[in-house]
Amino acid sequence: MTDSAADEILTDVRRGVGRVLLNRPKALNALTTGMVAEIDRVLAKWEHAQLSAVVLASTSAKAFCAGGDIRTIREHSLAGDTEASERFFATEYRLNARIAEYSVPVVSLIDGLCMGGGLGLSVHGGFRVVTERAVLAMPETGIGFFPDIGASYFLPRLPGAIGMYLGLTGQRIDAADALYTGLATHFVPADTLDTVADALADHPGDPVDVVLNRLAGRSPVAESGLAAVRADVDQVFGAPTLGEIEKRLRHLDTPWAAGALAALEAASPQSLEITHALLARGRQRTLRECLAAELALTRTTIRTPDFLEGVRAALVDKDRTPHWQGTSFAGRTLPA
Ligand code: QUE
Repeated sequence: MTDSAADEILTDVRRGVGRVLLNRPKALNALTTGMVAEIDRVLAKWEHAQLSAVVLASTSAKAFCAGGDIRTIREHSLAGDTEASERFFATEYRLNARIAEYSVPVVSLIDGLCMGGGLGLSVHGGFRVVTERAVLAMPETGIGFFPDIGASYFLPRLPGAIGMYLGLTGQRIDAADALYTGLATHFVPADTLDTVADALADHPGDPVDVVLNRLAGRSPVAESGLAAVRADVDQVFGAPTLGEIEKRLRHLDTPWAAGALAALEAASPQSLEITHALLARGRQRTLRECLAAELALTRTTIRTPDFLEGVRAALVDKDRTPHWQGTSFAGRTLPA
């Protein structure tokens, strides 16, 4: 039984608040099929349990969740077992939709790393709490994949062109940026995080928003770095094509533009093309339509040389030097 989550998902209910703890710390809580199936099963069971809130958190101070267990997906692809991968993505996306449609407030506590599938668990819920240690990213273009878990729904709905910027470059953002973009809703200091579930249980009649705001403490959240470059982000990543994005970045000649250009040059050209088209279309789609389109894309993407190579370079050999198929972003001939 390879799908058993064993003790990788811990759950309890105390005084009307359900808790789901991700407990695979050695893999930074990278999600397996068993883990997403178990969370989905527990949330389904709790739907009618008269809870006042459900809290999603991690047992690790390093990470909320680094993403899906993409190393195993690659192994399935190499072994020709695409059915196993299909089962993983279908189960994960079903969970994403369940969280979005859940009748009880879902509160995610994001302390440390939160990427890809970790954002899929948190962003679709109503409340995303970040600490000063939070680092968020959608880094999939760097491994030959694309922003999934409903990213084609939520990225285009971030302010301006921020979603296109984050999805194409994989740029990591901190707590201040997460609050600025709306990916996060509340700030709570890391040393106060353990009190969130109890505070929710203590005040079942108070709006969750009010309870979370009371825990924010006095520490002012720093200025958002993204806010400072927002005009450039919108001007560049609002461009209609990848070629035009590149052109505008070269024209800007600022440290931010150089960083964005370097990220695009390091990414899989195939992933950039898929991501740009997917996010543009996602604007007009419902979450369920986005998840269905993403699921269809996983079937082809996970067999491609760029995906196998990207995961190899990032997570298997860890040389961080992927050799992509086709021309690099920088090497592509620009339209006149
Ligand atoms: C893109 C990704 C992932 C990633 C890095 C990327 C991802 C993922 C992990 C990851 C990190 C540390 C671990 C682990 C997995 O990294 O999805 O098991 O220990 O899970 O650039 O999509």
